[in-house]
Amino acid sequence: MKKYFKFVVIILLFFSGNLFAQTPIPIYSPNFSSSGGWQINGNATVISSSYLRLTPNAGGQAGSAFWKQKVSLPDNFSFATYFVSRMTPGSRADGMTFCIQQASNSAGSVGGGLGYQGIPGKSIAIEYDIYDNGEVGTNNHIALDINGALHGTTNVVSSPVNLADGTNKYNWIEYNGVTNVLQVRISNTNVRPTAATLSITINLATNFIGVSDVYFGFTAATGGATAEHSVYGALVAPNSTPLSSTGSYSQGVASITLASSNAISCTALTSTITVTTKDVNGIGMPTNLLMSSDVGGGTLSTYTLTTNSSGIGTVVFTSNSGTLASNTIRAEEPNVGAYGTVIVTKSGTIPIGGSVTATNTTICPGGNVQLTLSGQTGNINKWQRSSDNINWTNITNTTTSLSETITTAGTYYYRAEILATGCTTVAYSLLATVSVILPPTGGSVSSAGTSGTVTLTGYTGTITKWQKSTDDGTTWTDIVNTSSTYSYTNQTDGTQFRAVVTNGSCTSNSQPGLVSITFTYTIYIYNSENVGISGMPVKLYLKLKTSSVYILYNTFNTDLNGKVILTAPYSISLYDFTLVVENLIIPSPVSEDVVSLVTKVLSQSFNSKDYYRFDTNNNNNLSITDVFLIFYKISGGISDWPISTPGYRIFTETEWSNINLSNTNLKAIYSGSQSITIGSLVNDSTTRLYLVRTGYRF
Ligand SMILES: [Ca+2]
Ligand SMILES: [Ca+2]
Ligand SMILES: [Ca+2]
Repeated sequence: MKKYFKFVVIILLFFSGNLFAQTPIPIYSPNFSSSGGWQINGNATVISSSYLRLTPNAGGQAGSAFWKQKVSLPDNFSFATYFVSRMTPGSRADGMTFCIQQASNSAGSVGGGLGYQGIPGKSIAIEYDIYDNGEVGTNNHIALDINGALHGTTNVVSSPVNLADGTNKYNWIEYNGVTNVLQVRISNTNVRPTAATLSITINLATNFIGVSDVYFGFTAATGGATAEHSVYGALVAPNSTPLSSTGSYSQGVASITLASSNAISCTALTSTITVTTKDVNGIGMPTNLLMSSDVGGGTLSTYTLTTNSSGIGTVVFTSNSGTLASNTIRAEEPNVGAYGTVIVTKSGTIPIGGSVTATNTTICPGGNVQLTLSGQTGNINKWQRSSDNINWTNITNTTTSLSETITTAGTYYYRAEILATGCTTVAYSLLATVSVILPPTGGSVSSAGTSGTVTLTGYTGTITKWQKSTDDGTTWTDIVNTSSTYSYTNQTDGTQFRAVVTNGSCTSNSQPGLVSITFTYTIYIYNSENVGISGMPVKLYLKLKTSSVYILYNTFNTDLNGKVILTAPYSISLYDFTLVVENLIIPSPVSEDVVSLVTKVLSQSFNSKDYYRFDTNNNNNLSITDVFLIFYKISGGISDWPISTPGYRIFTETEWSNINLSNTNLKAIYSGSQSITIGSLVNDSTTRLYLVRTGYRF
């Protein structure tokens, strides 16, 4: 048992050593005839597994051969190649190239371009030119061609060996992506020369614009003159270590294919990626891979994957939940440069909340909250508002903008709820926060006369300006003043001043103060002998000019001279005034009154006033009957005059003037009244009224 164990160990060591001695390499031939290796184009032909003929020795031929799979050059674009070529001249034309390009594995062209000229996209080629087109080195030169264009007078040298003598040429090309040095060597033997034939500094990473995936291969062409161009073996490695003509190399993985089990959707955020690695003959080949995916799209269950003996391995891709998108998954064998990709497609849409922004983050009560949603993916299901960022109130709205009025101070949060087709989960937008702040207290401005100083009191906040209105507050013009007082001169009656105070973005206006001329009106009430009567009540009514209803402002009583001044601190521009004298209480006559009438009756000398004063039975005749009635009233026989007889009559100054000048009875013309209303009072005016009391001598 112990002996058997030792035997097994020895066998394993033997095979292990053999495997390590063979360095995997992407392009390895022979075998040109392998099914998975080379793309043979144009006039090229595989003669045998170790003999690739790019062109026959015939005119107008062009051929190329490229390794079917693109090769990755992750080491700063570094690479190394070793190949054996042979050009057998007819009339010696045109030459061949070793080519690195990104366009296609079927590229190539004819004639003096050596099958390389005009290849689209980014490329380089080392040309081995055997026909003199006037170039440096005539019909035997080596040069660097770039991006489909042939060399000019630079990057070209004469070949140290006869390129087209029908014998094998041994070629080495190395590029160090760190030093950016490209070196070309050629020899008639398989011993790599110490000195480079051509050494050029070039930054291939820059030339190839950051994409290190390239095709390797050969091109050749003939024109009027001819040669056979052939390759007898080729090695390429994705690093700059020179390849040995006698080294032990093995063909690495030639193809890597990936397949995604399913599309990513909001209900399937993972997809299993099956990776298959095959050798050049399409046979499964185990290897170690580096896995990667698009940045930010998701994660892989592993970033290093070893395929099994059948060349199969799996890795699980998990999409980021918030960003449902197609993702490219890549598997790469770094030692060989072989790689493969697959796109994990997406199905449906995961809702993305986006964000809500407020036009104004601070507003005043009664102001408008204006919100806009952006950056969302999916359909807007509704909006929500919260005052505590915990409990949310739904707002029916499926558009990207929301506008609403908030009347109460506080902090308000808003968000939108997003749904996407095929998804049951919702997403919420980032919040917008709106502060509704309390406005300041406007206070009130005192009133004053046409010149003076008004003062703002009872306000909070900051006084930003004052305003003035001369149309009862319909329009306001600004006054530059931030003081709590404002002094002015020569303002018209009815002008209003107010202050504007602010707190943050909130503004309040004070109650206005008024510039007013205080209404003044003088009334005299005289008796029939032009003597003022005291204690007579006069009512003053007023109303805003914009109103139709008068209200009683005050009742004034005449003084000892029968005079009363009606005053009211109301603007005559804004108010209408009217006065009323009515419902007077008249005392009973006294004995002197009845004596006076007796005298007049006896003398029969009546004037006009007497008819108003003494015709107590209202029969338009002054007689003993009237005397009797007055006496009877004095003695308390009647409580009032006969019903048709008024206890007093009020006359205007004009009426009284006419009555006063006459001796006849004018009662039919000037009946007087017991109630008089004088409207549209003009400020600072005077009215005289005359009061005649029934049964009185004056
Ligand atoms: Ca040339
Ligand atoms: Ca040439
Ligand atoms: Ca009478």
